Amino acid sequence: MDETFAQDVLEGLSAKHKYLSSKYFYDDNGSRIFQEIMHMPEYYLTDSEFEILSLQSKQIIDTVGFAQPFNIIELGAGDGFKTFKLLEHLVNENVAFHYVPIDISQEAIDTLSDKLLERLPNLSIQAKVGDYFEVLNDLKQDNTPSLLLFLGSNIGNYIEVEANKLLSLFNQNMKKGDKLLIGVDLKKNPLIVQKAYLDDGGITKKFNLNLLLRINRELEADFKIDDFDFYSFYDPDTGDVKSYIVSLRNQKVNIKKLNRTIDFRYDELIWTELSKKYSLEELKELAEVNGFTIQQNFLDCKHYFVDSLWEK
Ligand code: AVI
Repeated sequence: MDETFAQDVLEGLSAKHKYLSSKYFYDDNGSRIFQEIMHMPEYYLTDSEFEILSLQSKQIIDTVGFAQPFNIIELGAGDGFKTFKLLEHLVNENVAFHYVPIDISQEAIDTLSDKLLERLPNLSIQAKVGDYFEVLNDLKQDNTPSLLLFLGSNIGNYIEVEANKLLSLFNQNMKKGDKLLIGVDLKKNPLIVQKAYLDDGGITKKFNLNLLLRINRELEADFKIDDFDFYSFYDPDTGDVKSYIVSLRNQKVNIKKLNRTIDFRYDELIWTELSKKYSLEELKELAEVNGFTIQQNFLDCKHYFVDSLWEK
């Protein structure tokens, strides 16, 4: 049993306002559902970032302006679909660089490496499995300039204190002059944001309820999935999309491995995820408080999303 998962589930479901962390969405099944989300027409984030990296890779790399060879270190590489466009540009231009994708999943890293090498046989790839900071700390020891990639608006899933903690840790593990390309979803027409998270096909609902199935399987619980629903809400003032699982009845759920029975009230919520949207002004503030200056913002044509290039 994963002790941290068990501990976090116990803590979240015992709280006055129940919560579960979205970082636990991504078991094998959850990762597959996330792929489905990325293919939904309503989930504009993936297409927007793909457009930026397809059309502006040259400008991005020119602005980075590193002497060769340099490192491109991708934090949480996932399936590498978006990054492919950037890597393809560099390989085609015969730029000397090493691609270092980091992920905690060996399986994700192996699949990514195989897929990339099949399409870009000349790519120099040095995949690492493990904790971001251990790998970054090792890389800090050599003096090759590094471009860090933190794409996909992953930063949006962190509450403010945690986002600042993570970005300042990135900063501490970078050398002066190293750069960070960070993908961030921007504030926009609220109806567009709302639809991306409350889709008609119920895929995001399935993504959230999968977490209850994971608890059933890993912690021997007896959640009845049909007795729970899903709700998501966008507040255009704060930029917060907050997602919840909703209990449709008064009910008790036994979690055997925690030795606990948890009561749920009719309509009680479990907060599962924050997907924060930023304005460009807020993004500048986020960069500066964590020791970065923004070198340039690369936006898609609809101005839905930004890949923002930060310098330490
Ligand atoms: C991974 N992360 C940036 C996604 C997001 O948009 O917050 C996860 C997601 N949740 C619901 N749909 C997609």
